Amino acid sequence: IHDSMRGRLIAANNHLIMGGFREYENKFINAKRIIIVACGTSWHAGLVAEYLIEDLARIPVEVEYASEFRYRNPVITEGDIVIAISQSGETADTLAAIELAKSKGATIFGICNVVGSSIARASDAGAYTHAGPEIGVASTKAFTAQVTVLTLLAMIIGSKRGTIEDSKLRQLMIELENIPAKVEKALELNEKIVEISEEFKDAPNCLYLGRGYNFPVALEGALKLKEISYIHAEGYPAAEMKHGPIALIDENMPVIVIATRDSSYEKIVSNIQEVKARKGRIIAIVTEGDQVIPAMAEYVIEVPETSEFLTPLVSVIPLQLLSYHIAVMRGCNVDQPRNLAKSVTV
Ligand code: F1P
Repeated sequence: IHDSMRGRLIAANNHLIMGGFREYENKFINAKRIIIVACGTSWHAGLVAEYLIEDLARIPVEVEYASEFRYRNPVITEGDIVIAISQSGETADTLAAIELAKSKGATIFGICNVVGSSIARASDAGAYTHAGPEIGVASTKAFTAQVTVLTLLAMIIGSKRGTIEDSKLRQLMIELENIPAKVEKALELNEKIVEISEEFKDAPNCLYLGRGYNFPVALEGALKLKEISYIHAEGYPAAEMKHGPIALIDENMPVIVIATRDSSYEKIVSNIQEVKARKGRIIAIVTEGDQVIPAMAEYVIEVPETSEFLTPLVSVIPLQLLSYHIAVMRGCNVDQPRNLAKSVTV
């Protein structure tokens, strides 16, 4: 991930401009809403984009599973922009969602890895993530690259719409440049994560909780574990826990809480207290130097501090490593998980 991150950032920036974005810039700036369609990990990147675009560019965003969107009768109008995200660029559900949106006059902005792929060809404009080739079936670096492109997109639209202050934009650009080093630092957590994986490799279930920008990360962490280790895992917004999943928590339930220091920090600390009161086994992903959560959790993983808007790029790394090590310890083929295809073309 880390080696090519800086290059990808520059490439992503160039491609955003070169891939037809300029031509459709006004449509983006004046859009009444943006619809994001994708599947799996790409859908999680879309959820991060919902937070980013609404926060930075103040355009309403809807994030839809392409696999559902294509079969329902959604309201799509000519002014709509549809962002289609796909690692492979060949996912049949995402392609069908694009065709549906196109038939109603929407503008399609594709984000995919593979140059010349079907989704790239079906899009009006777009960005290549160049995060490939992904060797394994489960997306990892594609997620990082998609979120990077979507962050740049939100920053560009926000700056053009005047919804993001110059000083904030500058700060974010500097911080984005620092992300490769922080991802590298997060990868150094490997040994610690091996130890945690050893402890939880036989768990039948796992719960992942996050708030704000870490909510999609919780979903992605759970998906990675399901996909490659075949452990049942659920991701939830931490505040939603009390509406159902809390019933699952007992002394046998590993609860992975992504609780980096951001605007929802105080709230997630109280969610951790709720889990602890029910004897759940807490594995907390926290910001380096956190003084509060380590006293409450059984295991703590410290990731480097970054801007709240960029958190997913860093906080997803330990979750990917955790899934990887658990899968290897369980004797699973991490590159070729059962029942999964690299491109779901049916
Ligand atoms: C979507 C996806 C992946 C998942 C698996 C099956 O693919 O759900 O996220 O890891 O490979 O397909 P894509 O549209 O992003 O290529």
